Amino acid sequence: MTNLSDYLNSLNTEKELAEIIKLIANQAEPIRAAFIQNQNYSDSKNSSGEVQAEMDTWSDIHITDALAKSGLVREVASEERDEITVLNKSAKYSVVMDPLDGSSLIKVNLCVGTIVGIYEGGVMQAGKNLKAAFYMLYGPMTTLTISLGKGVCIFAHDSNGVYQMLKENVKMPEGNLYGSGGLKTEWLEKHKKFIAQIEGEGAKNRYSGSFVADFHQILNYGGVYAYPPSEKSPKGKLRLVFEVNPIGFLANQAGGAVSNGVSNTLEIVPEKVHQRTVVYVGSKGMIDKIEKIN
Ligand code: AFP
Repeated sequence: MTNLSDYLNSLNTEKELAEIIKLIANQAEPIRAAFIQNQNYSDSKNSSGEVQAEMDTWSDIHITDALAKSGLVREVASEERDEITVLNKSAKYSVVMDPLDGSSLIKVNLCVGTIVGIYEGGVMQAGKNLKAAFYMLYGPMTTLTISLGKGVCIFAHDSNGVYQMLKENVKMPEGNLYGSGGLKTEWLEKHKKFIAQIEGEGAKNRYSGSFVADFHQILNYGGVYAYPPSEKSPKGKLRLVFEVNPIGFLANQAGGAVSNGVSNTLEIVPEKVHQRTVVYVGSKGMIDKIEKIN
């Protein structure tokens, strides 16, 4: 069986880059353990009587501390922090992350995840420059879906805490699932036309409220995840740097595509770290369809 270390070695991954990937990947176990510690119970603060933390803040602090201690990372940009955090100015790589995506689903025990991107240099770069992108999914299994620009692989955490390869060279099929965020009553004409068109062609709605989980099923079955614009939020809801770029990079590496409805979001150089973007990510055919609608 190929494990994550074997895989990184097989790609001749630079030592620092491999170390950063493994370091973050290994935080899945403490994050999983922290879910139970940070639940609301009817008669106490939490199982240990400690002050409760929101899991997204907890994960952010936990991962950032680990990266700070390693000395391997120049900057961290996290969805949970207003500003970019500078860790070691002379380090080669920087990390972008959504430490706990889909956090509103924790209380109801649905699937959530950690999204990560790694750049050489600083974090304010176009997504196409990513050196690595991956996400951990805390579902029935803990999985790690990763690309270093040479295709996509999926690993699963085994009972010894080792990531073993589940699927190699993942290719996103031209499937028929879709999930769209936003209030239907606020969708703009272009998005309404797109959804009507794909539903007319047999697309089936599946949306959980966790981008990373919704994307994972699109990666495996094919289709499209969308967070469209509205009059109130012309750029939609999702963040370019922490969410859309790493996931878009993975989609692209699996033969899919990512777009803001007009063009490839991986080409956008961010102007602000918390910049939002409309997103359509999924099978190539789906992305071609939205880009063709005026
Ligand atoms: P949280 O991490 O704050 O729960 O946000 C999740 C998210 O950014 C993305 O993961 C979901 O797809 C999207 O927001 C859900 O948004 P809606 O609740 O508006 O559908």
